[in-house]
Amino acid sequence: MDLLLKNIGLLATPLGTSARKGAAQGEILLQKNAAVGIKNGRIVFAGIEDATLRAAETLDCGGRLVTPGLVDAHTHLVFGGWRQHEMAEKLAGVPYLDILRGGGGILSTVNATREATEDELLNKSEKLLREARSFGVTTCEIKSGYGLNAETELKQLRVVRRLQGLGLMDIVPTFMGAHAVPAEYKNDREGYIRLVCEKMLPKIAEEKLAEYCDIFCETAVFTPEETARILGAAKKLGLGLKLHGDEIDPIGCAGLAARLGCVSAEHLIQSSDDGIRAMAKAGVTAVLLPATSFYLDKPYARARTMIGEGVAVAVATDFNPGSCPSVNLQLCMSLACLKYRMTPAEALTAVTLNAAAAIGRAGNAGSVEPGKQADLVIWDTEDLDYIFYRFGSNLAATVIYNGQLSIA
Ligand code: IZC
Ligand code: ZN
Repeated sequence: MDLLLKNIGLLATPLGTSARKGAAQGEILLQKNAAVGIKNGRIVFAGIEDATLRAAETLDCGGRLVTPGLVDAHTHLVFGGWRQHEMAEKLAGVPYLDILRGGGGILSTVNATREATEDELLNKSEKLLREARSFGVTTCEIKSGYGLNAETELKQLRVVRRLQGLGLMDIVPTFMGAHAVPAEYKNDREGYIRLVCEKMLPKIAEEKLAEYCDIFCETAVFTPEETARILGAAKKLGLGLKLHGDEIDPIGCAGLAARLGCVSAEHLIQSSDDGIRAMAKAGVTAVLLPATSFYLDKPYARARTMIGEGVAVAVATDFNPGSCPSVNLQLCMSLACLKYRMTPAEALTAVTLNAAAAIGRAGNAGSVEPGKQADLVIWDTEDLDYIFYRFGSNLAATVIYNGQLSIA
């Protein structure tokens, strides 16, 4: 063994290589007096500490809590500019979709992203990723969608590829060219949809720049029919499918995600009971984004109903400059307990194993057990409930990614 984490007061982790649903979401391993052994960046031992365990290096965890590294399964992390100027409009009561209809919102970030160079985007995103890692994140999904032309969508995804090369954490790229209709296609939606399906998607598939295709299915953005068409084209090219749906208006996106064979569906604030049941049946993971509900002052998704119906629930930040300008996944964990009424054990599964499953990484990440990558967080506490309770603080003391330590 290269490294032995010893004197772990409590090891808390879900177990398995697939999403945990229903009651199983809240059934986690809670092992006192534990140790974790690491070799070549992989976990080779996780269990009760015993005196025979030996390694080249030993780290005394001082009786504290250890969990898997956190997985942020939904971010829009690469973008130019910020949108603090929208604060005044927001406070005056202008709805999110009205800001977008007026040519602001996503479209203002599109202008800033088109103007930024690849190096500028890279430097800014690297800082944000380091901030995310300081909160315990060791795997992160990143969407494009602030280019809305072939050149800039590819530029964003090339930045994501360069971020992968930095070795800060595992990064999963998603193409989201259908995030909004750009200004130059305002009177030619059909033209933009054809550009996405016939030009962007084939190029991205050819260069293997994305693993998933996502779309903003929402009133005044993309309709359910357009969503089926674009995700259908992505599926033919071998991409996994995701959709942002039922965030603001209830337009049947949960059922649509089930029919289209999506790996995950995101937001789901307004999803119907039938839609939730269809997701459970089709095995679509719900990626819920409580900090966005908080920031937009919207209702919270019905996580308890979802868990009750057997949908695997993941929780992510939705980090983006418009509706969630925070990378603090720990805050989302607290909101998951306080607003979704999830237990700390369910919420831990939601930001580790179930989040990993939502981005195709459950075989490699999301739990502390032999065979998985050595991604772990040592927390500034001995107790699992404490990290959900102390909302707003960063309680990650040491973050270990691929067997390598960084002090947060
Ligand atoms: O930039 O506003 N909801 N897309 C869908 C976003 C939020 C990101 C943004
Ligand atoms: Zn989003």
